[in-house]
Amino acid sequence: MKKKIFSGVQPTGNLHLGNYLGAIKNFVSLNNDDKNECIFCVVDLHAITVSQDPAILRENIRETVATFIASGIDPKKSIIFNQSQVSAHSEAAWILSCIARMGWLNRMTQFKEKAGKDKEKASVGLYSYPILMASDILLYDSTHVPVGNDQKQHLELCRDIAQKFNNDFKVEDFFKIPEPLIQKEFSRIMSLKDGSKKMSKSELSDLSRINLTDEEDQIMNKIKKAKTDSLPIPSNVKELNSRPEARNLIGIYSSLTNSTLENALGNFSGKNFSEFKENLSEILIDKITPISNDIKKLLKDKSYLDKTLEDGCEKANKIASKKVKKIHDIIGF
Ligand code: AQP
Repeated sequence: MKKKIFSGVQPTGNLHLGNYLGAIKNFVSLNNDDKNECIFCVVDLHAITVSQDPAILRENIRETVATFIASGIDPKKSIIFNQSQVSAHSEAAWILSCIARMGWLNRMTQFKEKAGKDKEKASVGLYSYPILMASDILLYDSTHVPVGNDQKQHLELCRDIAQKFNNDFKVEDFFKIPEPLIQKEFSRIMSLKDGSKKMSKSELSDLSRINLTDEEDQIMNKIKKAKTDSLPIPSNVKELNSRPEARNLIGIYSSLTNSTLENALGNFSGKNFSEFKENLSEILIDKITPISNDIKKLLKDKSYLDKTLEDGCEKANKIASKKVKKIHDIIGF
Protein backbone atom coordinates (compact mmCIF):
# COMPACT_ATOMS: atom_id res chain seq x y z
CA MET A 1 0.00 0.00 0.00
CA LYS A 2 1.37 3.39 -0.97
CA LYS A 3 1.39 6.06 1.71
CA LYS A 4 -0.79 9.02 0.74
CA ILE A 5 0.89 12.21 1.86
CA PHE A 6 -0.83 15.60 2.04
CA SER A 7 0.47 18.88 3.41
CA GLY A 8 0.03 22.59 2.83
CA VAL A 9 1.87 25.87 3.17
CA GLN A 10 0.21 29.28 3.33
CA PRO A 11 1.22 31.77 0.64
CA THR A 12 1.75 34.54 3.17
CA GLY A 13 5.23 35.57 1.99
CA ASN A 14 8.59 35.34 3.74
CA LEU A 15 8.92 31.54 3.70
CA HIS A 16 11.64 30.90 6.23
CA LEU A 17 14.06 28.42 7.74
CA GLY A 18 11.36 27.20 10.19
CA ASN A 19 9.05 26.32 7.27
CA TYR A 20 11.99 24.61 5.56
CA LEU A 21 13.36 22.56 8.47
CA GLY A 22 9.94 21.92 10.07
CA ALA A 23 8.06 20.98 6.90
CA ILE A 24 9.49 21.44 3.38
CA LYS A 25 12.70 19.43 3.97
CA ASN A 26 10.50 16.52 4.99
CA PHE A 27 8.24 17.04 1.93
CA VAL A 28 11.30 16.61 -0.31
CA SER A 29 12.34 13.27 1.18
CA LEU A 30 8.74 12.01 1.00
CA ASN A 31 8.55 13.15 -2.65
CA ASN A 32 11.75 11.23 -3.40
CA ASP A 33 10.42 7.93 -2.03
CA ASP A 34 8.56 5.96 -4.71
CA LYS A 35 6.45 4.27 -2.05
CA ASN A 36 4.58 7.57 -1.50
CA GLU A 37 1.91 9.48 -3.41
CA CYS A 38 2.35 13.11 -2.43
CA ILE A 39 0.12 16.16 -2.70
CA PHE A 40 1.50 19.56 -1.69
CA CYS A 41 -1.02 22.36 -1.51
CA VAL A 42 -0.57 26.13 -1.53
CA VAL A 43 -3.30 26.89 0.98
CA ASP A 44 -4.49 30.27 -0.27
CA LEU A 45 -7.93 29.93 1.36
CA HIS A 46 -6.12 29.69 4.70
CA ALA A 47 -4.06 32.78 3.87
CA ILE A 48 -7.16 35.03 3.68
CA THR A 49 -8.10 34.31 7.30
CA VAL A 50 -6.04 37.47 7.88
CA SER A 51 -6.25 40.37 5.44
CA GLN A 52 -4.11 40.12 2.27
CA ASP A 53 -3.31 42.53 -0.52
CA PRO A 54 -4.68 40.78 -3.67
CA ALA A 55 -1.68 41.60 -5.90
CA ILE A 56 0.81 40.47 -3.24
CA LEU A 57 -1.20 37.30 -2.52
CA ARG A 58 -1.10 36.39 -6.24
CA GLU A 59 2.71 36.76 -6.24
CA ASN A 60 3.06 34.87 -2.96
CA ILE A 61 1.14 31.92 -4.44
CA ARG A 62 3.70 31.74 -7.26
CA GLU A 63 6.57 32.21 -4.80
CA THR A 64 5.36 29.28 -2.69
CA VAL A 65 5.25 27.03 -5.78
CA ALA A 66 8.74 28.26 -6.74
CA THR A 67 9.96 27.46 -3.20
CA PHE A 68 8.56 23.91 -3.37
CA ILE A 69 10.31 23.27 -6.68
CA ALA A 70 13.56 25.04 -5.72
CA SER A 71 13.71 22.98 -2.50
CA GLY A 72 13.52 19.73 -4.51
CA ILE A 73 9.85 18.78 -4.95
CA ASP A 74 9.32 17.43 -8.44
CA PRO A 75 5.92 18.48 -9.89
CA LYS A 76 6.03 15.46 -12.21
CA LYS A 77 6.09 13.13 -9.19
CA SER A 78 3.93 15.06 -6.72
CA ILE A 79 0.75 17.07 -7.21
CA ILE A 80 1.31 20.78 -6.51
CA PHE A 81 -1.83 22.92 -6.61
CA ASN A 82 -3.58 25.84 -4.95
CA GLN A 83 -6.55 25.19 -2.72
CA SER A 84 -8.88 27.94 -3.98
CA GLN A 85 -8.98 26.39 -7.46
CA VAL A 86 -10.45 23.09 -6.23
CA SER A 87 -13.89 24.05 -4.96
CA ALA A 88 -14.34 20.74 -3.11
CA HIS A 89 -12.20 22.19 -0.28
CA SER A 90 -14.64 25.00 0.52
CA GLU A 91 -17.63 22.71 0.11
CA ALA A 92 -16.26 19.98 2.38
CA ALA A 93 -15.25 22.62 4.94
CA TRP A 94 -18.91 23.73 5.29
CA ILE A 95 -20.15 20.16 5.66
CA LEU A 96 -17.45 19.29 8.20
CA SER A 97 -18.15 22.49 10.15
CA CYS A 98 -21.53 20.91 10.86
CA ILE A 99 -19.71 17.86 12.29
CA ALA A 100 -17.01 19.64 14.35
CA ARG A 101 -18.04 20.83 17.83
CA MET A 102 -17.55 24.34 19.23
CA GLY A 103 -15.87 22.87 22.33
CA TRP A 104 -13.21 21.23 20.16
CA LEU A 105 -12.41 24.47 18.35
CA ASN A 106 -12.36 26.46 21.58
CA ARG A 107 -9.35 24.43 22.68
CA MET A 108 -7.18 25.37 19.67
CA THR A 109 -4.16 27.23 20.99
CA GLN A 110 -3.09 28.63 17.61
CA PHE A 111 -6.30 30.67 17.36
CA LYS A 112 -5.67 32.09 20.81
CA GLU A 113 -2.08 32.99 19.86
CA LYS A 114 -2.96 34.47 16.46
CA ALA A 115 -6.09 36.33 17.56
CA GLY A 116 -4.23 37.76 20.55
CA LYS A 117 -6.05 39.90 23.09
CA ASP A 118 -8.60 41.23 20.62
CA LYS A 119 -10.27 38.00 19.59
CA GLU A 120 -13.64 39.72 18.97
CA LYS A 121 -12.02 41.34 15.94
CA ALA A 122 -10.48 38.15 14.52
CA SER A 123 -12.16 36.73 11.41
CA VAL A 124 -14.55 33.79 11.75
CA GLY A 125 -12.29 32.07 9.21
CA LEU A 126 -9.29 32.27 11.55
CA TYR A 127 -11.40 30.49 14.19
CA SER A 128 -12.71 27.76 11.90
CA TYR A 129 -9.40 27.35 10.00
CA PRO A 130 -8.73 23.85 11.44
CA ILE A 131 -11.97 22.58 9.85
CA LEU A 132 -10.79 23.70 6.42
CA MET A 133 -7.46 22.02 7.17
CA ALA A 134 -9.32 18.79 8.03
CA SER A 135 -11.20 18.99 4.71
CA ASP A 136 -7.93 19.46 2.81
CA ILE A 137 -6.51 16.29 4.35
CA LEU A 138 -9.62 14.07 4.31
CA LEU A 139 -10.64 14.76 0.70
CA TYR A 140 -7.56 12.88 -0.54
CA ASP A 141 -7.78 9.85 1.82
CA SER A 142 -4.42 11.03 3.16
CA THR A 143 -2.69 8.54 5.43
CA HIS A 144 0.19 10.77 6.55
CA VAL A 145 0.53 14.52 7.08
CA PRO A 146 4.01 16.02 7.45
CA VAL A 147 3.75 19.18 9.56
CA GLY A 148 5.71 21.21 12.07
CA ASN A 149 5.03 20.64 15.75
CA ASP A 150 2.76 23.73 15.87
CA GLN A 151 0.16 21.92 13.72
CA LYS A 152 -0.10 18.78 15.89
CA GLN A 153 -3.25 19.95 17.67
CA HIS A 154 -5.01 20.76 14.38
CA LEU A 155 -4.24 17.29 13.10
CA GLU A 156 -5.74 15.74 16.23
CA LEU A 157 -8.91 17.76 15.56
CA CYS A 158 -8.92 16.46 11.97
CA ARG A 159 -8.82 12.88 13.31
CA ASP A 160 -11.73 13.64 15.69
CA ILE A 161 -13.82 15.11 12.85
CA ALA A 162 -13.14 12.09 10.61
CA GLN A 163 -14.04 9.66 13.38
CA LYS A 164 -17.26 11.50 14.28
CA PHE A 165 -18.38 11.61 10.62
CA ASN A 166 -17.65 7.87 10.19
CA ASN A 167 -19.56 7.07 13.42
CA ASP A 168 -22.51 9.44 12.86
CA PHE A 169 -23.20 8.09 9.38
CA LYS A 170 -22.10 4.52 10.15
CA VAL A 171 -19.57 4.55 7.32
CA GLU A 172 -16.59 2.87 8.95
CA ASP A 173 -13.35 3.78 7.18
CA PHE A 174 -14.97 6.31 4.81
CA PHE A 175 -12.61 9.00 6.01
CA LYS A 176 -9.14 7.61 6.63
CA ILE A 177 -7.70 8.60 10.01
CA PRO A 178 -4.42 10.37 9.14
CA GLU A 179 -1.18 10.13 11.08
CA PRO A 180 0.99 13.19 11.69
CA LEU A 181 4.61 13.00 10.50
CA ILE A 182 6.45 15.29 12.87
CA GLN A 183 10.21 15.20 13.10
CA LYS A 184 11.27 14.11 16.58
CA GLU A 185 13.90 16.78 17.00
CA PHE A 186 13.93 20.44 15.98
CA SER A 187 10.35 20.35 14.74
CA ARG A 188 9.94 23.89 16.08
CA ILE A 189 12.48 26.50 15.01
CA MET A 190 12.40 29.60 17.17
CA SER A 191 12.85 33.32 16.42
CA LEU A 192 16.46 34.51 16.19
CA LYS A 193 15.50 37.40 18.48
CA ASP A 194 13.51 35.52 21.12
CA GLY A 195 13.98 31.82 21.86
CA SER A 196 10.49 31.56 23.34
CA LYS A 197 8.63 32.54 20.14
CA LYS A 198 8.46 30.42 16.99
CA MET A 199 10.13 31.71 13.83
CA SER A 200 7.24 33.16 11.84
CA LYS A 201 6.47 34.86 8.51
CA SER A 202 4.30 37.51 10.08
CA GLU A 203 6.80 38.66 12.74
CA LEU A 204 7.53 42.33 11.97
CA SER A 205 11.30 42.13 12.47
CA ASP A 206 13.02 40.54 9.48
CA LEU A 207 16.01 39.90 11.77
CA SER A 208 13.92 37.29 13.61
CA ARG A 209 14.09 34.82 10.70
CA ILE A 210 16.22 33.52 7.84
CA ASN A 211 14.06 33.86 4.71
CA LEU A 212 14.53 31.27 1.98
CA THR A 213 15.17 34.17 -0.40
CA ASP A 214 17.90 35.78 1.74
CA GLU A 215 21.29 36.57 0.17
CA GLU A 216 24.65 35.58 1.69
CA ASP A 217 25.27 38.90 3.44
CA GLN A 218 21.76 38.96 4.91
CA ILE A 219 22.24 35.46 6.36
CA MET A 220 25.62 36.42 7.85
CA ASN A 221 24.23 39.60 9.34
CA LYS A 222 21.17 37.90 10.85
CA ILE A 223 23.22 35.12 12.46
CA LYS A 224 25.73 37.67 13.77
CA LYS A 225 22.89 39.63 15.38
CA ALA A 226 20.99 36.54 16.62
CA LYS A 227 20.38 36.69 20.37
CA THR A 228 22.61 34.49 22.56
CA ASP A 229 23.83 34.73 26.14
CA SER A 230 27.23 35.55 27.62
CA LEU A 231 28.14 31.96 28.65
CA PRO A 232 30.33 29.70 26.49
CA ILE A 233 28.78 26.76 24.62
CA PRO A 234 28.06 23.97 27.15
CA SER A 235 29.21 20.37 26.94
CA ASN A 236 25.89 18.66 27.58
CA VAL A 237 22.36 18.94 26.25
CA LYS A 238 20.78 19.34 29.71
CA GLU A 239 22.49 22.71 30.16
CA LEU A 240 20.81 23.97 26.98
CA ASN A 241 17.35 23.57 28.47
CA SER A 242 17.56 26.84 30.40
CA ARG A 243 19.19 28.67 27.46
CA PRO A 244 16.48 28.82 24.72
CA GLU A 245 18.39 31.00 22.22
CA ALA A 246 21.53 28.84 22.44
CA ARG A 247 19.41 25.70 22.13
CA ASN A 248 17.70 27.08 19.02
CA LEU A 249 20.95 27.97 17.22
CA ILE A 250 22.58 24.66 18.07
CA GLY A 251 19.36 22.88 17.04
CA ILE A 252 19.43 24.65 13.66
CA TYR A 253 23.07 23.59 13.21
CA SER A 254 22.23 19.96 14.08
CA SER A 255 19.23 19.89 11.78
CA LEU A 256 21.19 21.29 8.83
CA THR A 257 24.10 18.91 9.37
CA ASN A 258 21.82 15.91 10.15
CA SER A 259 23.70 15.41 13.42
CA THR A 260 22.56 15.05 17.02
CA LEU A 261 22.69 17.90 19.54
CA GLU A 262 25.38 15.92 21.40
CA ASN A 263 27.61 15.81 18.31
CA ALA A 264 27.09 19.50 17.61
CA LEU A 265 28.00 20.34 21.21
CA GLY A 266 31.05 18.08 20.97
CA ASN A 267 32.42 20.25 18.15
CA PHE A 268 31.93 23.57 19.95
CA SER A 269 31.78 22.95 23.71
CA GLY A 270 33.69 25.56 25.72
CA LYS A 271 34.01 27.90 22.72
CA ASN A 272 32.29 31.25 22.46
CA PHE A 273 29.37 31.96 20.16
CA SER A 274 31.28 34.06 17.62
CA GLU A 275 33.21 31.04 16.30
CA PHE A 276 30.06 28.87 16.30
CA LYS A 277 28.09 31.59 14.49
CA GLU A 278 30.69 31.78 11.72
CA ASN A 279 30.33 28.02 11.16
CA LEU A 280 26.55 28.18 11.29
CA SER A 281 26.48 31.04 8.74
CA GLU A 282 28.63 29.03 6.33
CA ILE A 283 26.39 25.98 6.60
CA LEU A 284 23.26 28.09 6.17
CA ILE A 285 24.72 29.85 3.13
CA ASP A 286 25.60 26.48 1.57
CA LYS A 287 22.03 25.25 2.11
CA ILE A 288 19.94 28.36 1.51
CA THR A 289 21.67 30.24 -1.33
CA PRO A 290 21.12 27.54 -4.00
CA ILE A 291 17.42 27.44 -3.01
CA SER A 292 17.23 31.24 -2.98
CA ASN A 293 18.86 31.48 -6.44
CA ASP A 294 16.49 28.88 -7.88
CA ILE A 295 13.42 30.62 -6.42
CA LYS A 296 14.50 33.87 -8.08
CA LYS A 297 15.11 32.11 -11.41
CA LEU A 298 11.74 30.33 -11.30
CA LEU A 299 9.89 33.53 -10.41
CA LYS A 300 10.99 34.99 -13.75
CA ASP A 301 9.04 32.22 -15.53
CA LYS A 302 5.48 32.96 -14.42
CA SER A 303 3.91 30.91 -17.19
CA TYR A 304 5.79 27.77 -16.03
CA LEU A 305 4.62 28.30 -12.43
CA ASP A 306 1.02 28.96 -13.55
CA LYS A 307 1.03 25.88 -15.77
CA THR A 308 2.39 23.76 -12.88
CA LEU A 309 -0.54 24.91 -10.74
CA GLU A 310 -3.05 24.40 -13.54
CA ASP A 311 -1.89 20.78 -14.10
CA GLY A 312 -1.86 20.11 -10.36
CA CYS A 313 -5.37 21.56 -9.92
CA GLU A 314 -6.73 19.34 -12.65
CA LYS A 315 -5.34 16.22 -10.95
CA ALA A 316 -6.44 17.31 -7.45
CA ASN A 317 -9.91 18.22 -8.69
CA LYS A 318 -10.47 14.74 -10.11
CA ILE A 319 -9.76 13.12 -6.72
CA ALA A 320 -11.51 15.69 -4.52
CA SER A 321 -14.71 16.04 -6.56
CA LYS A 322 -15.25 12.26 -6.45
CA LYS A 323 -14.92 12.30 -2.65
CA VAL A 324 -17.37 15.19 -2.33
CA LYS A 325 -19.90 13.33 -4.48
CA LYS A 326 -19.64 10.36 -2.08
CA ILE A 327 -20.07 12.72 0.91
CA HIS A 328 -23.27 14.06 -0.71
CA ASP A 329 -24.64 10.54 -1.07
CA ILE A 330 -23.80 9.67 2.53
CA ILE A 331 -25.44 12.73 4.06
CA GLY A 332 -28.57 12.55 1.90
CA PHE A 333 -28.22 15.44 -0.58
N1 AQP B 1 9.01 28.01 13.34
C1 AQP B 1 8.66 26.86 12.76
N2 AQP B 1 9.34 25.73 13.06
C2 AQP B 1 9.00 24.54 12.48
N3 AQP B 1 7.99 24.40 11.57
C3 AQP B 1 7.30 25.51 11.26
N4 AQP B 1 6.26 25.73 10.41
C4 AQP B 1 5.92 27.04 10.44
N5 AQP B 1 6.71 27.71 11.29
C5 AQP B 1 7.58 26.78 11.82
C6 AQP B 1 5.66 24.68 9.59
O1 AQP B 1 5.65 25.12 8.24
C7 AQP B 1 4.51 24.59 7.58
C8 AQP B 1 3.85 25.69 6.80
O2 AQP B 1 3.35 26.64 7.72
P1 AQP B 1 2.27 27.69 7.23
O3 AQP B 1 2.86 28.61 6.28
O4 AQP B 1 1.10 26.98 6.68
O5 AQP B 1 1.73 28.42 8.49
P2 AQP B 1 2.26 28.80 9.88
O6 AQP B 1 2.54 27.59 10.71
O7 AQP B 1 1.24 29.72 10.44
O8 AQP B 1 3.62 29.54 9.56
P3 AQP B 1 4.14 30.91 10.11
O9 AQP B 1 5.49 31.12 9.58
O10 AQP B 1 3.97 31.00 11.58
O11 AQP B 1 3.21 31.93 9.37
P4 AQP B 1 2.36 33.13 9.93
O12 AQP B 1 3.32 34.05 10.59
O13 AQP B 1 1.76 33.70 8.66
O14 AQP B 1 1.35 32.53 10.84
C9 AQP B 1 3.61 23.96 8.63
O15 AQP B 1 3.74 22.55 8.58
C10 AQP B 1 4.17 24.48 9.92
O16 AQP B 1 4.01 23.54 10.96
